[in-house]
Amino acid sequence: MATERTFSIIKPDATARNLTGAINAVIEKSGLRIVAQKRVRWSTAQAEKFYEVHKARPFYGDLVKFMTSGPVVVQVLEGADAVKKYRDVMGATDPGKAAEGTIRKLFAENIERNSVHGSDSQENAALEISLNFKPDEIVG
Ligand code: FUP
Repeated sequence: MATERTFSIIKPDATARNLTGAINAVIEKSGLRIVAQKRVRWSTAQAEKFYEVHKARPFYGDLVKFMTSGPVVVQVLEGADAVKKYRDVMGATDPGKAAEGTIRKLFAENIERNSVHGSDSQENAALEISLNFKPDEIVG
């Protein structure tokens, strides 16, 4: 399996509850390496752009409000098959459907306040990383 990078966000529900370290512990225990990380506050324009693919969905406005309601921790994760691996570590979008031991099962509050984001393809990972990090901020 090829070494890949994926993009992760620790969302405002998790930063508000001081869960950054607990989530990072699950990530690192899985074997993924955190090769870039910063805590930032997204503007409405940034959140709208990031979630543009969901623009027509009924939850879009609330999602943008939520993602700008507090700090997020944006990350680049590296490892074998990182995109799929992190999707498995995160668990299902709806924490009620997430498997035991996954980040969303452990920490998410509901389908919107679901603690983490992870890219869903290598193509999106590259795009999301480039929107949030300069190349020299990533140290593998
Ligand atoms: P995921 O890839 O698991 O993050 O899920 P999606 O791309 O389907 O959804 C992206 C984000 O939209 C979710 F993390 C939370 C939000 N969302 C809702 O708020 N309500 C929904 O019914 C579905 C998604």
